[in-house]
Amino acid sequence: MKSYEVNFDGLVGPTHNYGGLSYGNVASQSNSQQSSSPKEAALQGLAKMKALMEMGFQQGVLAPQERPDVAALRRLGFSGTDAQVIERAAKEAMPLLVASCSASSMWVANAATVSPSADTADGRVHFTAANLNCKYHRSIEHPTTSRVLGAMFANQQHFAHHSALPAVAQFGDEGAANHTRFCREYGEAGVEFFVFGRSAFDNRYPAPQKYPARQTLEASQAVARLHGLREDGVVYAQQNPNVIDQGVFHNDVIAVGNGEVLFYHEDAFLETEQMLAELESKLARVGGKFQSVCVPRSAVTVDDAVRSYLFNSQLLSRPDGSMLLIVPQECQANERVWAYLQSLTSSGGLIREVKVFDLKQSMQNGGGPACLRLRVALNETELAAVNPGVIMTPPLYGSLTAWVEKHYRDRLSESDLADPQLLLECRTALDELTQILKLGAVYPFQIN
Ligand code: SUG
Repeated sequence: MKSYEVNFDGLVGPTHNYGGLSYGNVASQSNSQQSSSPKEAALQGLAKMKALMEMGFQQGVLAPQERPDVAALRRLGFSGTDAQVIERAAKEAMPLLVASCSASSMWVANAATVSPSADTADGRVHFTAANLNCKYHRSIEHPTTSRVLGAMFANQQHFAHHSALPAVAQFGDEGAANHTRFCREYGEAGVEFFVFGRSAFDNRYPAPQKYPARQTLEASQAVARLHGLREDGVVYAQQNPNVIDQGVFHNDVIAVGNGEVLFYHEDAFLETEQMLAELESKLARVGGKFQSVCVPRSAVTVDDAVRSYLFNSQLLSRPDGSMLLIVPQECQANERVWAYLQSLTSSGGLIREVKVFDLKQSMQNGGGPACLRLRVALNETELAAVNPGVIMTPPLYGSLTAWVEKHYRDRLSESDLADPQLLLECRTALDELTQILKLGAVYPFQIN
């Protein structure tokens, strides 16, 4: 049976702004308070989806969330009408209003961890929504994420949904941003690679000194258990704490994998040799031949990687077996990174082509091409069971572009977030979106 990797991209929500909310994420910190363009951000994301669809890849779309999250503000003690809740939060606790307005759900690599049916004990595709509990503004995403994923993959015979892990730091889980899968064919059993930043219960693992390690070993192990993964189909590796302290807040900022290939920076991991050997032998068990491409620090420094997001690229398989790298334009702007990419694609290796995308609006908050997509490997039968409303097609691209043009603001700055009109605009837009994507009622304002 045919199988595919389907990329579901997060549609940028109408409140996209630069809140400076993510300590440890250099871009989010340095662009704090700048004014944003939600319209441009959403159109940039849609242009990437369209381009991949036109290149022949399977492409889907994941809906944004209801923001401002009035219900979250109510849980923090603000009361009155919705407009009063926003007005009071703006007056008494602006950082909380900013957090409740974040469009951070666009980075859907953090929405969930997904295990394809070929890897799981019950032969279903398993999803665990990420609790994202390291940052308050992201910790409020998972209930809606679960409802949206449930509406997209609404078939119990093929899809199993798990709620987020307990919302405490010991089970900090950031989803697929710290998870990669290696396989020969997408429909065959593979090796799931979980990268953690620290251990919550075992102090033999070193932790970063400056910035938080968002993913724990214990969270990754819990996800592997929930999904029914075989021990010999899983590899755990620790991220190098020193790179977390240099701004590598997720593993997908320093490594990316696809098929049988891991593309990574020399400084990405601890115990790298042991990890590579384990990946090689476990992939061999299922008939695969593991290959790795290590980018030396002499060619690209960790700082170059963090600024350019070289590794936050999408590594895609083409029909002839070669691979294509989708990179943000910041890679072109960095001389060393661009020179490295030229030498990589002309070296006769598997990665033959690089395509550059303008994702500046998202990049300024630390979200590159790979952050914007959730990968779901599906066989033909499973793909046919996905809600067809969320699969990208030329007409859907047209509808979504028109929808963005109609509802999104060109500019947004912090003071605009207190405007009660913004809440109405967002709800009107999202109500229409659930009809376009045929999701049914998934937002709090539609349910309560
Ligand atoms: O969690 N930025 C996100 C970026 C997530 C990128 N995802 C992956 N690497 N997979 C984060 O730090 C910034 C929001 C703000 O500051 O307004 C933010 O949430």
